[in-house]
Amino acid sequence: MPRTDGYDLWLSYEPIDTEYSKKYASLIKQVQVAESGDISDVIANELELALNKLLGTYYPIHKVKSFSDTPGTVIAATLDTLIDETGCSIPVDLMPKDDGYALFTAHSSIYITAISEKGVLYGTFAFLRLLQTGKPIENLRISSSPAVRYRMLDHWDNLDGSIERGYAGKSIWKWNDLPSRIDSRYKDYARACASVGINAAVLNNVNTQPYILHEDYLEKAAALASVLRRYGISVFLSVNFASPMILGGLGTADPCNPAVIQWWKEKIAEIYSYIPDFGGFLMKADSEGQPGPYAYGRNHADGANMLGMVLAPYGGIVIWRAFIYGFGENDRAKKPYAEFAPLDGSFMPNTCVQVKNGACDFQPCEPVHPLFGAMEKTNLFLELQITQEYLGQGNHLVYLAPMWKEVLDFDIAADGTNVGQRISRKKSIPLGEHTVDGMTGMAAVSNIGADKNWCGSLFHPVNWYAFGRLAWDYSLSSEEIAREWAVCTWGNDETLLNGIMYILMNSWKACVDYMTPLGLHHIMKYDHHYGPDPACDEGDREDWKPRYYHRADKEGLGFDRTAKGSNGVAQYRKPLEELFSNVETCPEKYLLWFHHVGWDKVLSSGRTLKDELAYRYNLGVEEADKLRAAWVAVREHVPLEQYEAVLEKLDIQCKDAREWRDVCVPYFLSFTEEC
Ligand code: GCW
Repeated sequence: MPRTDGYDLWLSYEPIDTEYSKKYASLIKQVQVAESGDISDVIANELELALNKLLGTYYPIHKVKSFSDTPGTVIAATLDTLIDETGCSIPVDLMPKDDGYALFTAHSSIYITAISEKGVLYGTFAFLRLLQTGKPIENLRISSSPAVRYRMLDHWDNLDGSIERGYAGKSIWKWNDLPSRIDSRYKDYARACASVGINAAVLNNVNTQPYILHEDYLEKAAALASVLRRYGISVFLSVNFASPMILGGLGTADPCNPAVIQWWKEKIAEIYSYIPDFGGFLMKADSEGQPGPYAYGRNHADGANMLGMVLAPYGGIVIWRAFIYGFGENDRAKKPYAEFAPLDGSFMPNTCVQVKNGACDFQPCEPVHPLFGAMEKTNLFLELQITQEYLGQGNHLVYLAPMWKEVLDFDIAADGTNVGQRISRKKSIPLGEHTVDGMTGMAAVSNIGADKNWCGSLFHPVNWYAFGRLAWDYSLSSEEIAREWAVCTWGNDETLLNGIMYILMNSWKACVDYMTPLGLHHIMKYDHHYGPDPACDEGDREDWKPRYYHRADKEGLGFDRTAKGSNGVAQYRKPLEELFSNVETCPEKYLLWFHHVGWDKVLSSGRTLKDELAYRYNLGVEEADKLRAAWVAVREHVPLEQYEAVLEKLDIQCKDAREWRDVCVPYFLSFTEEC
C-alpha cells in the first residue's frame, strides 16, 4: 500500500512482483486508444498511469484514429471502431451485452473492446485488475456484461454537508463551493466507482431538503454531473413529494392534480436543461415523516407513475422506495408487502420499487425481504446498505459481501429463482413512443465521506468495492472479491493477505454472534443505533423500541411471526412459509425473528435457548478477539502507521463485542429468573 492515508483505495497500482508480472512487459509493447470523446481521454489516462506504475516502464499512450498491427499492442476501442480500423472482429462467443466488455488476444495483440465507450472503460479497469492481481494475460478470452443496468450508490448526504448514517466525516459534495469550484476528489470518487462498474449516483439524502430542486442546486448538481459523466456515471436526485407545495407554492401535491403535474413537467424540463443525461428521481414517500401520496387518498403507484410519465420522454426513471411502516400494525415488517404487493402490475415501465434486502431494516442478519418473491410484473431494485448503521458503523471491521451474497443467492420463489435472477431479469416494455429496456438495478447506501481514507478506516472501502463488483456480477464469490480488493489495496505479501482474508471472511459471522445471534434484531441503542440497549424505552414509537422486536418474557424470547402471532411468515411463498413457520425447520439464524421460543427449548447444538444465547454472545467475543489476533500476527508486514490505525479499530470492536455480551446476556437471562 503506497499512501498510508488510504486515499488511493484499490487503485494504487503498486508494482507487483508475481509469477506473471515479469511476463507482462514482454507482452505489452505499446498502447493505443481510439481517439474519440471524453471517456477515451479517461481510458488513456488510466492506462498510462497504471501501466507505468505497475510495470515500472514508461508507456506512451497513443490516442489514434488508425491502429498499428505491431505485435504486443494493447488496443482499446469500441467494436465499431475496431472493425472499421483494423478489420479485426471479436470472436462471436465473446460478444458482450449492454455496457459489457471483451478482452481478447489476436495477432499477438490485446484487444479491450465493447459496444459502448463506457464498456471500453470497464474493460480497461478489468484488464488492469488482471495485472494488479497477477493473472496471466496471454491468449485472453474474457467477456463480461453487467448483471443489472443501474449499479447505483445512494448518498444520504444532506445539503448542509452532514451525512445521515455517515461515519467518515462530512459529505464529499461541497455544495457551497459548487458550481464554480470543482474539488479534485470528485474525479477520484468517479474513477473508483467506474473501476468497479458503478454507473449511477443519487447525490442527496432520501430524507430530502426540497430545495435540491431549486435552480441554484440544479446548477451545482450539473457541475458534478459534468465530472461524473466522463466516468460513465449518471446523476440522480432524491426528491421531496411535496416539492410542488414547498417550492412551487401550490396548495396540494396530489399526483392527479393537473397543476401539480404541470409543476413537475416544468421542473423536469428545467432539470434536463441543466443535466441532459439526468438519470431520474429517488423517492422516499409516506415513510418516517416524508410526505407522500397517502395524504390525497392515492397509492404509491399513483405517485410513481405521475413522475414516471413526466420523466419518460427524457429517458429518466423513478426509483420508488418500499421502506414504509406505520402505527397500529401487529408487525412493522409486514407493511411494505401489504402496501406494495397488491399494486403489482400497476407501476409504469420506467418506474421501479426499490426494496431493502431484509424485511425490516438493515440489520446484521435478517431474512430476505418477502417482496422479492412477489410483484412479478414490477421492476424491483435491491437496496443494500454499505454504511454500517447497525453493524458497528465506522469502527467495526465487517465485510458485508457474504451477507449480500446470501440475499442474492436466496431461492426466493422456492423454484430455483434466486434474488439475483429476480432483480436482473430483463424486460423490454413499450411505453408510449418509448421503450424501457432492461430496468434492472441494485443500489447501496454509500459509506463515503470527506475523510482522507474515504470510508472511515482502511478496511471499510472493501464494502464499496464489493458492492460494485457484485452489482456487476453477483455470481462472484465473496472470497474472490475479498482477495481482489486485498491484493489491489495491500499488495501481494502472502502472509499479510492471509491475515486480511481471515479478518474479512470471519468478520460478519463474528458481528452477528456478538450483536444479534439467533435472529434477534433491532436491539440497538436509540436513534444513533450504535451499541446494545435491549431494555431501551426511549422514543415515542413502539416499533422503534427493542422490546417490540425481542419480546423477552418469562416464557421465552423472540417475535412470533407465525400464524399464532403476526403471521408475517405468510408473506413468503408456500415452501418458504412452511419452512420458516415450523420451529423445527426454521434456520436457527432466523429463529427468534420468526418464533417466540421457550427458554428451555433444546436447539441443534444440544443446548437450551438460554444456554445457546450466552454461548453465542461469548463466541462472538472470541471471534472478535481472533480478528484482532490475525492482525497482530501480520504486524511485521504492514507499515506501522497503518498497522496502528487498523489495530485501533479492532480494539474498539473487541471492547464493543464485550459490551454487547455483557449487556445482552444478563438482560435476557434475567427473564428466565422470573420463572
Ligand atoms: O434505517 C433507517 C435509518 C434512517 C433512514 C431510513 C431509510 C434515511 O435509521 O436514517 O433514513 O432507514 O432507509 O429511509
